[in-house]
Amino acid sequence: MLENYLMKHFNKTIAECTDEEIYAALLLLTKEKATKRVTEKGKKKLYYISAEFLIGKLLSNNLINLGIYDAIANELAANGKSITLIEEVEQEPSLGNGGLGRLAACFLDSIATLGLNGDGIGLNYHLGLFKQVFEKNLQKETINPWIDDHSWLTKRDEAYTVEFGDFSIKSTLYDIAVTGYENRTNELHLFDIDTVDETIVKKDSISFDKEEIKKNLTLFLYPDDSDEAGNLLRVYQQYFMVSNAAQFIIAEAKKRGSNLHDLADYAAVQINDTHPSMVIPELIRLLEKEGIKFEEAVEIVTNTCAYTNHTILAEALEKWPVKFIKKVAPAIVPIIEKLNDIVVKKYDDPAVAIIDKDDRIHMAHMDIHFGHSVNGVAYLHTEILKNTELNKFYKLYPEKFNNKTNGITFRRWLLHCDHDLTKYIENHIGTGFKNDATELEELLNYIDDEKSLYDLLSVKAENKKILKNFLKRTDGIELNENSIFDVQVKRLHEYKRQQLNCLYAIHKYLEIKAGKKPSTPITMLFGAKAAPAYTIAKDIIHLILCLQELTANDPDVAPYFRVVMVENYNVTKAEKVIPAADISEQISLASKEASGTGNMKFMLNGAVTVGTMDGANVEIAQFVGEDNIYIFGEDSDTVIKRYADASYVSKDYYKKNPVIKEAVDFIVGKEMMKLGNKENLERLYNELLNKDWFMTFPDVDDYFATKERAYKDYEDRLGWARKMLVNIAKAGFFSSDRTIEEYNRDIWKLS
Ligand code: 26Q
Repeated sequence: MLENYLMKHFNKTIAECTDEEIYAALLLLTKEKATKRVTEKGKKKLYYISAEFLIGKLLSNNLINLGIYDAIANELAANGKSITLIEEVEQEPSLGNGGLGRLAACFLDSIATLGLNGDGIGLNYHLGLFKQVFEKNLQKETINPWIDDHSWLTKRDEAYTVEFGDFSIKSTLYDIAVTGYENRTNELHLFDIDTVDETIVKKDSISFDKEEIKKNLTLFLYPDDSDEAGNLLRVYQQYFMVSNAAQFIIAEAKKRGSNLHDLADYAAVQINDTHPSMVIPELIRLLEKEGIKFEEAVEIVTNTCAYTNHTILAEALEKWPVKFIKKVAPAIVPIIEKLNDIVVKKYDDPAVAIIDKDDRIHMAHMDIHFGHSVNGVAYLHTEILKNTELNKFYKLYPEKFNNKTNGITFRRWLLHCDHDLTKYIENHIGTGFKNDATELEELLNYIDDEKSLYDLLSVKAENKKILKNFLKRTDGIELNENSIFDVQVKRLHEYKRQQLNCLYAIHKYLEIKAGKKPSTPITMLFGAKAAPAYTIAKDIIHLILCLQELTANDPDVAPYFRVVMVENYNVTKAEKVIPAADISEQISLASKEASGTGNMKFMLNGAVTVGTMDGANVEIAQFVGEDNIYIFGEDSDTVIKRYADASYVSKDYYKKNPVIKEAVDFIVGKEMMKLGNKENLERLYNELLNKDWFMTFPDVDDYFATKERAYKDYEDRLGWARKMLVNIAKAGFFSSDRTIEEYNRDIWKLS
C-alpha cells in the first residue's frame, strides 16, 4: 500500500526513502483516508470547547484507528524500515498541560469511535506549553515549537472577526482530523491569527512582551499570569477562543437548518472547566444580534451549554475582575451584568452571585446558573461538589448536578502504547474487548493459570527493557530493569504530594546507608512539569533531582535504590513509562484530586496502585478489591474536617515522630546542601515544617508501611501477577467510551 503511494507521489521505493520522507508520505496518506470518513450525519452536534487538547503524536494512533497499522508496519519492516523510528520523526503537539487536556483528547477519540457528531474547539498555540530542561538540578523553561512542515494541521477557509475593546482581529482556522477507531472522522478546530510572531520571545526563555496582543495572542498555553498584563492576555485568549467558537457554532447550526430559536436542538456545548465560560454571554450576544430577545436568548443558551468542573482547589476557580472584561470584551459586560441581575433578584445570597462585592466575575457561578448541567469527574469529586464546595448551588439546582467518572481511550493507552500486552489479551480472550472494554473481565478465567501469569510477567519485563533503552537514548538515564519500577508521573502540585514520595526516598536511602538493603532493588521514577511561577513546586523538583544525583553516585546505595526523573514528561514519554510500571503512585491528599486519569492508564497496563481514597482511586479500589490495591492515609471526611477546624499543625508531627524528623531534616542536611541550593531546599523545609498545607505528615507512617508491604508482595511473583491481571481485567469501566456514552445519554442527547 505504502510503496504504491510513494511511487505514485514521489517516484521512490520505500527502501530509497529517508524516515522523514516516509513520515511525510504516511501523513498525507493518513489525512486522505481520514477525510474520506468525515460525515455530517445527525442534526445535533456537540462542540467540546477546551483551552487544552493534549493529543499526543498522531501517526500511529491514526494508523490503528484507520485499521492499517499492522499492514504498514509489516510493509516497512519488509523493506528494512522501522515504524518506531518513523514515529520519532513526528513532533508531539504542545497543546495541553495535564489531565484536563488529556481528557479532552481521549474524549475526542471516543466521540469519533462511537460515531457521534462532535468536534473539539480550541486554540492553535504556536509554542504551547514550555519545554522543561534540567540545569543544575533545577527546572528551566524553554520554548517548545512543534509546528513544522509536516504537522497534522490543515488550514481552512473559515475566518471570523473578533472584536476586542481596543481593536478587532481576523481569525484563521486550522483543523486536525480526529479518527475514530474503525468509524467516522471528526475534527479538532484550532483558531489562530496570522500576525503571531514567535521572534518576540527572548532567546533561551519563555518571556515576551505581554502587551503586544497581535503578536502574542496564540503563542503560549497559560502564559505567565503573575502580573496584570499576563492576566489580561489570558482573558484575550479566552475571549478569542469563545467568540470564534460561538460564531462557528451558529454558522454551522444555520447551515444544518436551525432558525436559532431551536439552537439547542442543533448544538450541545460542553464547557471544559471555566476557561471557555465566556461562551455563554457571547452566544447570548450573537443571538440578540440575530434578533432574538434577551430572555429567550438566555433560555436557548442555558439549554445548549453544560459545564464540567475539574477541580476543588479554590485558587483554580477563575474570577475575572469586571474591569478586565471591560477592556478585552466590553460587548459582553452588559450581558454578564444582566445575568447577574437575574441571579441577585432571584436569590438573595451573595455567595451565589456572579459578580461579587469586589467586582469580580465568578466564571463557575455563571456556568451553573446559565448552563443545564454541572458535572464532576469522579464519584467522590461530585459528592464533594454537591455536599461541600458547590452545596449552595446544589440546593438551588439539584437536577443539574451529575457525575461523569473520567475515562481514557484504550486505543492509545493499550493498543498503541502496549503492543505486547494487547497481543497477550487477544491470545486469551479474542478481540472483542477493543469495542467493548468490559470484556476484559474474561481475563479472570486465567487467574489460576500459571503459564498465563508468567507470560504476563514476561510482557511487563519486556516493557521495562523497552523503557530502559528509550530513556538511555532520550535522557541518558540508566535504569536497572531488574528493579521494581515505582512510578509517579503527573504535573507537579503540592496536593499531588510528590514531596511525600520524596520523604520516603530519603527514608529508604538512610535505611540502606544504615545497612538495611532491600531484597529487590527499587527504582523510583518521577516525571513532572511545574508551572513556571510555582516556586514550591520547582523546589520539589529540585529535591527530586538532588536525590537522583545522590542515589546515583553513592556506591552503597545505587545497586539497590535509585531515584530517577525524566525530563519534559509528555504524552510520548508517558506511552513508554506507563507500560513499564510496576507500581502506580496516586497519593494526592484525599479530597483534592478530582479524578486522576493516570491512575486508570497504569491500571490498564498492569501496574498496581499505591494510593489514597481520592478521586477515581475510590472507584478503582471498589472494582479491584482490597487485595489488588494498596490504600493508605486519611480519608476525605477527615481531611475536610481538619481544614474546617484548622486543627492541623505540622510541627507537632515533626516533633513527635522521629521518622518524619529524620527525613525532613535531611532536606537541609549536609549531603543535600552539597548537591543543591540552600535557598530552594530551605524554603521547602520551612514550608513543610511550618505549613504543610497538603498534610503530608499525618500520612507518613501509613504510606511508608504500605509501600514496604507492596515491595514485599512484589517478591511473590505469581501473587503479584494475579494482582496485575485483576487490575487489567477490571479496567473496562474506565474506558472513555463508557464516559462518553454517559455524557451523551444524560447531557448531549445526540442521536
Ligand atoms: C485557573 C486559573 C488561572 C490560571 C489557570 C487555571 C487552571 C489551569 C489549568 C486551572 C486548572 C487547570 C487544569 C486542571 C486539570 O488538569 N485538572 C485535572 O483534570 C483531570 C481531568 O478531569 C482530573 O483527572 C484531575 O484530577 C484534575 O486535576
